[in-house]
Amino acid sequence: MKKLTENMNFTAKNGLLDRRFFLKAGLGVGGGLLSASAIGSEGKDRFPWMKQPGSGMGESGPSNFESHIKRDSVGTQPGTTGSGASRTPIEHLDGIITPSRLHFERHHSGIPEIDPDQHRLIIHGLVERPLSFSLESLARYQHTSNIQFLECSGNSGGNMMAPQPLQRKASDLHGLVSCSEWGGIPLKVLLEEAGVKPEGKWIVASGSDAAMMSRSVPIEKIMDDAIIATHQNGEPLRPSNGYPMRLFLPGWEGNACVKWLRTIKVTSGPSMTKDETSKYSDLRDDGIAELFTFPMGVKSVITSPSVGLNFAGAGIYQVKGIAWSGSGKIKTVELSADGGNTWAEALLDQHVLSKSLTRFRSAWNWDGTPATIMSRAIDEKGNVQPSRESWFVGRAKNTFYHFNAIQTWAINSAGEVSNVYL
Ligand SMILES: Nc1nc2c(c(=O)[nH]1)N[C@H]1C(S)=C(S)[C@@H](COP(=O)(O)O)O[C@H]1N2
Ligand SMILES: [Mo]
Repeated sequence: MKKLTENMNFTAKNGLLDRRFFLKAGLGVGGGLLSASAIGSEGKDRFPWMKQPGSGMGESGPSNFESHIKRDSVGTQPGTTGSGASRTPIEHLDGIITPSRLHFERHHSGIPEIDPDQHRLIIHGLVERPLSFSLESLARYQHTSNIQFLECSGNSGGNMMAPQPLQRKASDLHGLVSCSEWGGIPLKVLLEEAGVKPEGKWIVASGSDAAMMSRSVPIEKIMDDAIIATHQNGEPLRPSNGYPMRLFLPGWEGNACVKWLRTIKVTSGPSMTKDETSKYSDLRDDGIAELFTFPMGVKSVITSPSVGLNFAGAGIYQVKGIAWSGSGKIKTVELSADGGNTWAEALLDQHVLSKSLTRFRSAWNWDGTPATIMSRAIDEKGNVQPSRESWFVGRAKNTFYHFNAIQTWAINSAGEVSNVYL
């Protein structure tokens, strides 16, 4: 039989195939060869579900056969109600959109049930005209929509903190990132209507949850691309993601994207709220804590293979994952199957959008011997995803936030995947 890999351009060692491998037709990667008699049984026999009409119309959910794909590791902090997080099952998804039911959640004091008729967004502080908006009045403004990621600054922190690599699924380690089409009103439009006074340089946004989450944001970001999001993937926001409205700051840390948004106060400087001083700061090894690390760093993770998604023997597999950067578009994603000695470029899916997840993939002809596989993302500004070792340079021990180092997975000869530090 003709070898599958004939004429393939090996761009890295350890079996990573040319990124155009999947684009070449007729190579036969995983399909089973059918005998004439099998065409009869597989192609013509009627399955039970073909012998009677199916169920009727109505609400749509996932197939019962895919019911394991759900928000994962739902963790509530002891002694609290609704304070914790749930994670996106990134290892079971493809493409770049996170279905709304699978968008990760992070709540500091549970999900409020907000009556949109009673809810108001108040803009006040250093403005000429304080304004109040109902959901209905906001609907009259021209909306905009963009596909963009949202990431918690605590995402992947386990890989930073744990002295020994945690043997956890990709979603447990990196599932505090999701990507939606966010729709709403540019905040600039509303602030211009209110008339920002010359001394107005920051805003402080507060939510109407019991935690009253409040974050300060520089006015330049607000005037650049911040929106009051009312829609997510085409429908009104889900309550867990901020219904009826939230602040959305493309590419910036999730915590500053205040959900259940109630007030925007224009101020002359940062307000130093509890949420931005007790948390989300980055402690350096010289003892200084850096505040306001807003844009999320360039990052990628291979979601398949990953812990729990093992290989069933040597052969050709699709390696795939997600990459993103808070500074713009992803330029390239490089893959290594030999612990970083050689790198090959991954294929990026068609949608390479600014401050969005980008899907990458490649073919890997795994020869059945132990290997270490990793991805490294580079964004359009030239930022390169750091190694774990270089991420630590200049940082204090146990600093936790904004960890964007390379994820390495090891595969043993049995095809089992584990999390390793390199
Ligand atoms: N009002 C309010 N806004 C909030 C939070 C919160 O607890 N209350 N959590 C923040 C944090 S830490 C993150 S990471 C994001 C999570 O958004 P999501 O739950 O829609 O994924 O919302 C932010 N906005
Ligand atoms: Mo967060």
